[in-house]
Amino acid sequence: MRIDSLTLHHIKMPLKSPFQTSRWTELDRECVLIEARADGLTGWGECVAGAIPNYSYESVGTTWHVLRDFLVPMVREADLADAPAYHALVAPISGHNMAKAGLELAVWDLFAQRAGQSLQQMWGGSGPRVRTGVSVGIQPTSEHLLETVRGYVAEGYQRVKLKIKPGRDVSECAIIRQHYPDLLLQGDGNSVYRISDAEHLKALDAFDLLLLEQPLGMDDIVDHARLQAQVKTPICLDESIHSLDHARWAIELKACRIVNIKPGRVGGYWIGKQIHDLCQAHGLPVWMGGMLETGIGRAANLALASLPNFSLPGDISASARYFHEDLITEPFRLNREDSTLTVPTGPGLGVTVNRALLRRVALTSLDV
Ligand code: OSB
Ligand code: MG
Repeated sequence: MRIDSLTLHHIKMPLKSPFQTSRWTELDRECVLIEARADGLTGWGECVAGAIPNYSYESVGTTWHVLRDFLVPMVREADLADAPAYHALVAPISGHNMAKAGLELAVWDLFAQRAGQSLQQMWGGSGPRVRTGVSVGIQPTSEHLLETVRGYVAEGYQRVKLKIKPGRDVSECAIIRQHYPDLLLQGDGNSVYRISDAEHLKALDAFDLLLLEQPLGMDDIVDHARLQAQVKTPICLDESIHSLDHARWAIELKACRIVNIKPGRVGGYWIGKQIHDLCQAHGLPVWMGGMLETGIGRAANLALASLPNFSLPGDISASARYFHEDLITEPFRLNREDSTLTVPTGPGLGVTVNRALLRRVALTSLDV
């Protein structure tokens, strides 16, 4: 397949409410979307990097630069045999996984549409629905937190992830557990703790958490292994897993018992699938992480999350969790009876971009 032309869109959509982690706060969903045209079809991709390099070193600025100046020219020169061939093509570029993954998704969307298949079919997923949960940011007070969790539980979410940080982690897990003894509950430290906090983190074992996500450094595997040996709660790595090799190292070193898969973080959906397979072979469950995606990334995440070893509920909430209006014409709604989202079945992503809204939220659109 030869890609005829591409457009990069730098968009900014307000979040319904601020999203706060242990280390930063997001007020908007700012990111780069990729629109790629080939054979009369249009494919879409989403780069998950936000305005500021907080979660990782990538940002809107770096993804724009790497896409415009390197990845897009490479793809425009190439005649791709299939979507996986994209990875060999971009292999000369080091790092910049979110930029790579955004363009990869547009390529997958095109190939899937051409084959008349959904992404779920292309990736070997199955089933109409995927179990999901909600990620709850740090709130001004514990009372606000309890109210927020109450609201999501009332909406039908059966799994809640709390963003945690030192000073309020134990008390907030205790309050939520006390009010919701049976709720599927987990915590995410976003790399704010150190191995010297191991004694402190042991206190979280009392709350029957599904997992404790990325408590330690964003590139660390070694200290997480030391921590996992000391705590009962399963450690789940997010930030530290950037590739299939990182997943293998984490498994070999027993740094975690669960892996969070974010296709953007690992350089694409195809690599996310390989990490899924590796974890499955070693008996580690995985789940789909989230990066406040618009409906484009959300649709693709649902398709991959329908693979069998995604056995824990993902951070794939309904569109209304984050946005007053999502970028797609059919926003994702929670199936309240089973806390699931329905996987799109149409060709490719299976969603339609709302062009009028895109024009409103695009700060810059560039034909490349
Ligand atoms: O650490 O999982 C994370 C959002 C942005 C950056 C990092 C993370 C998150 C979330 C939200 O927890 C997940 C979502 O609902 O999209
Ligand atoms: Mg996380």
